[in-house]
Amino acid sequence: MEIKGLIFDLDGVIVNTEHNHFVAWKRTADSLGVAFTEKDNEKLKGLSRVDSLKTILEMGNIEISDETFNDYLISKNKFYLDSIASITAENMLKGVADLLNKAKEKGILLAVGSSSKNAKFILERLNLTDAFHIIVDGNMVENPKPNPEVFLKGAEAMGFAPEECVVFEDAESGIKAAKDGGFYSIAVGNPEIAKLGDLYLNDLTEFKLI
Ligand code: B16
Ligand code: MG
Repeated sequence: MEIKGLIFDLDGVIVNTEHNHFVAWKRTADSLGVAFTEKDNEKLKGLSRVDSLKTILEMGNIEISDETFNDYLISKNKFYLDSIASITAENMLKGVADLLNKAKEKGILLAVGSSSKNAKFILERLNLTDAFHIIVDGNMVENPKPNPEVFLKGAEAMGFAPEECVVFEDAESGIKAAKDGGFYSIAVGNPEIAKLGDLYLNDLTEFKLI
């Protein structure tokens, strides 16, 4: 089947902000007294902010009030945003700019499918807002990853069926979302999920458009 659309996850595929999410969640977990490692963070990748905090609380078997829950969400996001305040196009991951340009030359449509509510801010910082025909982010879905909604909305907005699109992901939840949505899934840059996608690439320079 001819590829008509490429759908990119943001954090961990376009830009290396996953480490910033980890550091911010680690700080949250520390203040809750929950042990939290990079390995634990794998479970959070691709999840919404709310589902990520719920996962940390479940790990520690902790219950907090709705108000405290909300306070933790706000302080995590503030810390995260401070840590990425000065990102620029130089923080883009290897192969992204080249692949976007080559796909455009071939008339392939480009979309972002991210769980992040900060996606538009980050794309702006990277000067990538106009590089994509469609941007679907965490503000636009009712059911976050691992639900396929974010990718299905992206494909629909491009006017294509899932089988006509490829999804690039760095998270287990994102690969599940892509597969459940009927997309060809490519796991990128995260050996932890190398076997989960239809294909694994160390980085986007390895993806050759024919
Ligand atoms: P925010 P992606 C996801 O973005 C990240 O993988 C995940 O770590 C983060 O918790 C989630 O966005 C929500 O982000 O707090 O910025 O709304 O990988 O789907 O682009
Ligand atoms: Mg990601």
